[in-house]
This record gives sequence, C-alpha cells and structure tokens, in this order.
Amino acid sequence: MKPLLYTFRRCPFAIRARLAIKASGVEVDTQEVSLRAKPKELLECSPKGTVPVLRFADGRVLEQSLDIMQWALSQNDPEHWLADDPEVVAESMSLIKHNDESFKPKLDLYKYAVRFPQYSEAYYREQAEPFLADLNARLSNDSYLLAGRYTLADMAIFPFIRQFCNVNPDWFYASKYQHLIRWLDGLIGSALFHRVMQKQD
Ligand SMILES: N[C@@H](CCC(=O)N[C@@H](CS)C(=O)NCC(=O)O)C(=O)O
Repeated sequence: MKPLLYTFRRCPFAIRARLAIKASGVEVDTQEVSLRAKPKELLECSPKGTVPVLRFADGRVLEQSLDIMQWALSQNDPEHWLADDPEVVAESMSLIKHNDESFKPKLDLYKYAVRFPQYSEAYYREQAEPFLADLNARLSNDSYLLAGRYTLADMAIFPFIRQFCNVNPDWFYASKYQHLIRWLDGLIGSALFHRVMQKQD
C-alpha cells in the first residue's frame, strides 16, 4: 500500500513536501484536507494537527515537511537535490532553519498585518526584508541559492518567498530584489511546480 500524504494545496510546507515527492517519483496517495475540519484519521496519527503529514501503511508517520522531503529524496533523487558535500548540507540546513524559524513568523505578521494593528504592514515587511536581501545577494552571481544547481534549499524555501510575494505583488516586483524575482519566477514557471499545484478532484 502506498503512503498517504495529508496536504493543503496552498500551504508552503505542504508544497515543499509535494515538490520532493514529485521529483523523486515515489508514489503516494494524497488527501487534501480542510484546515478548519481536519479529518479524524489525521489527528489520530498526528495530534499536532498540521499538514503535511505522511502516513505509512505500517503505522509510521512523518509529520514535518522537511522529514517528508528527505524521506522522498532518500528513495530516489534524480535531480540530485541532496548534496554530498557536508559543507553544502550544513549551509542548506542553516538557510532552511532561518527560513522556518525566523523568516516565516515575520512573513505571517506581514501577511496578517490587519490582525496585528500595533504596527503597519510596511513595518512588518521591513522586518522580513533582510532574509530577502540575503537570498538576493546569493542569487546575484548564480541562478541557485548554493552549489550551482537546485538543491533542497531552493525547493524548501521558494514556496515561502512566493507567499511573501503574493501579499503585495506590486511591491515585490518593483522592489530591488531583482535576482530573487528572477529565481522565484523560474521556479513558479517550472513544470514541476505546476504539477504539484494541480487541483485534486
Ligand atoms: N513544522 C511544520 C509546519 C507545518 C504547518 O505549520 N502547516 C500549517 C499550514 S501552512 C498548518 O497545518 N497549520 C495548522 C492550522 O492552520 O490549523 C512542517 O514543517 O511541516
């Protein structure tokens, strides 16, 4: 029996998991969930109630998007997203950690600025900008974040930059982060991204 992926189409954590699964070619069944009405089976196997979650037939459960990416790529990694070089691995993990632990909370404040009226939307955006500047500088000499090719870092991070862009696309596309824009547009325009964003029946 195939593993079952609980997913939510627009969630950046779920998108990164689906990207790795699709790139690996590993077959899974998918179940789109409503975050407002999470299925009982999902909460039974993963009480923390976030997506994505991958449930195996033998009862094993992966409930972190990065673990799902790494599991899929450990089965098959035709695009060589997992690096061999320990330095690249360390840098990649450090960038992803920064994205998840520092940038993502700032992105949420920017995205939901109306719920946090103590500061303006522009203020929250400014707080998030140093990460954009860092990525933009990395992309000024190369088309990829590191290692001269797409790796786990590009795939784990770009769904969050897409979400940042979508808060105010006019601001984003007029910003000084032109290398970041080129990189994001390339990934959003990729066949792989289109495949993982297809609507399920
Ligand atoms: N650390 C988790 C975070 C996953 C996460 O926060 N997912 C959000 C959706 S983007 C979620 O399920 N939130 C629960 C909710 O909104 O009820 C991971 O990497 O998988």
